[in-house]
Amino acid sequence: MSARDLLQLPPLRVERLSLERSLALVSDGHPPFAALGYGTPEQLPWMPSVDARVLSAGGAMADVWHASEQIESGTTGAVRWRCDGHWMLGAIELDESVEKVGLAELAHRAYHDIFDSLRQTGCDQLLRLWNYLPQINGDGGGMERYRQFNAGRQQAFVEAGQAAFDGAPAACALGIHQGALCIRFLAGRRSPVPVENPRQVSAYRYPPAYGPRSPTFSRAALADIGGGNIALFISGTASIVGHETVHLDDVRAQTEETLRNLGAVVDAANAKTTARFELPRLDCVAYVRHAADAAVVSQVIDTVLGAGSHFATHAVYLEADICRQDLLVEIEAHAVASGALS
Ligand code: 3EB
Repeated sequence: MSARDLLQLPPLRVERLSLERSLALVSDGHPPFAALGYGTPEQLPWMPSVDARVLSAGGAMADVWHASEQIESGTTGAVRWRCDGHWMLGAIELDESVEKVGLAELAHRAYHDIFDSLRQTGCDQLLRLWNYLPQINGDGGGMERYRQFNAGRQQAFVEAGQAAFDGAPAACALGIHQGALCIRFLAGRRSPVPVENPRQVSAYRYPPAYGPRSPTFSRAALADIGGGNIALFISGTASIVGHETVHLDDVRAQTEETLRNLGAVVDAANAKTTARFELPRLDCVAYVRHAADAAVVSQVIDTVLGAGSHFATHAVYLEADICRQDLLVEIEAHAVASGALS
């Protein structure tokens, strides 16, 4: 192996598959690197799932990540991780009724353990996080539970010396009806390039009206995933302009605004890489507060991006609560394109 090969990043690859096709990848008992399941069985250690109802016709789906062959699995505190030495996918579930602490302290513990796991594996650069909070809009004793989560999360970032403002990782935060706080994350060894949306105030700069500690995420992140490819991770995106929710009680207009925001994030991302990302080509997950709204969201996507677009045909719809009571829909997405970071 030449010095140049040694310096090369072992590539990371992702594909969105039905549950059946992702299970068929297990050969001789060896699963692929890792997957994020939607409506998939709970007991697969390589495929952490989300306890939210799948509304799309394709049923259970998974985003399956492929890394190199040598995969180690382990635990750090409450984090279960799989790592090939260059890429790590981790998952944590913490139950308030078991831990006997409130959501702020629970989030703080979860993130404390996540940062420990990054140090332990050496994959210390967070690329993307997925947060699922039980009863996200519920009252947590005078403060909404999402705001409590934000307080514990930001504190853990600051204590660990991790970027809590500019340079924060891409993320989403959704509400599930019951169960544990579930966080999934992807990390690597090279820091991603953060991307903001010029139509929105950075979430880490939201005014205090949205809670004493701001949410910790960038609107998107670009990561060199080896093999000449760049991954774009777009955080949960909703009908927010500036810092305000727009189009109250109108799921159609909220979806249109969300797509405008996604388009703006894609443009901002393209300015930071030679790779070319296009909105209609993203793999998205659409979260709807009310299951009956999924049909409207999908109609808007068909109208704006084309019913035959990759975005429309590969979309996964999940029933979940959104972090602000007045938001009816949130869409997150990822894509891979060839190029380099600039
Ligand atoms: C927003 O733009 C909508 O707290 O990690 C989107 C993505 C949202 C991530 C998070 C929250 C988070 O503020 C909500």
